[in-house]
Amino acid sequence: MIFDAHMLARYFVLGTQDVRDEAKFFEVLTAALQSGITLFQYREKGPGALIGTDKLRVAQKVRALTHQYHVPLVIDDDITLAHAVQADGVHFGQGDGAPEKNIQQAGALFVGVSVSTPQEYARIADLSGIDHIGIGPVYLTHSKADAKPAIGTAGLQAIAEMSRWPSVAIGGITLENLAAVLNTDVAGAAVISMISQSDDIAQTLQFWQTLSTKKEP
Ligand code: TZP
Ligand code: MG
Repeated sequence: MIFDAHMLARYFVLGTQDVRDEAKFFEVLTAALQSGITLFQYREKGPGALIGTDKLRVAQKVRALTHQYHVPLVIDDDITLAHAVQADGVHFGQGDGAPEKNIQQAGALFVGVSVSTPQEYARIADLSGIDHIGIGPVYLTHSKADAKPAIGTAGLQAIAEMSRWPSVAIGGITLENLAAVLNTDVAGAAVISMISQSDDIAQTLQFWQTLSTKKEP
């Protein structure tokens, strides 16, 4: 699929480890798909994450659901799985191996890369085949055990404005700080807990949509 920066507006990231069980995972994902997310990343990682055939089975169900709601699908850090389920994109962190090799193996999938500092950005700035970057963690996050230090909105803006690609903010984003995040040069925000821990996913997405619309030029 051809990447479009509008996909980054409301980017939801989730794996079964982020919720109580698989049933809850699909309940939360379905609500988010029904409520206006623009991109979904299946990120099965960390303590309790599924592997092997269980991960493949869940990913296949995720692909069917995302197709049903016409929302593009990104797979985190697993090119083989991304191709196996015919995902639209793939995402790599700094610890996920040589970016050149990852980009080459991604083939027709669009590619996102995580960046936490200007130094990390500089290391990928000359590569071709990247479609967007994810910048963060902006704030303290409880969803990623090995997260780098929070960079704040000033750190976020510094990287967003030097980036030759559209960017999306990630890490510790809440209903309270979302407006400040979207006030920077990012194309959108990526969240786990703001949606997965929400008591009312439709209302959370409705609020987010209001802020995204204000951001449109
Ligand atoms: N990468 C940087 S922070 C993060 C990832 C995957 C976790 C974001 O989760 P939350 O709950 O939105 O802080
Ligand atoms: Mg990764």
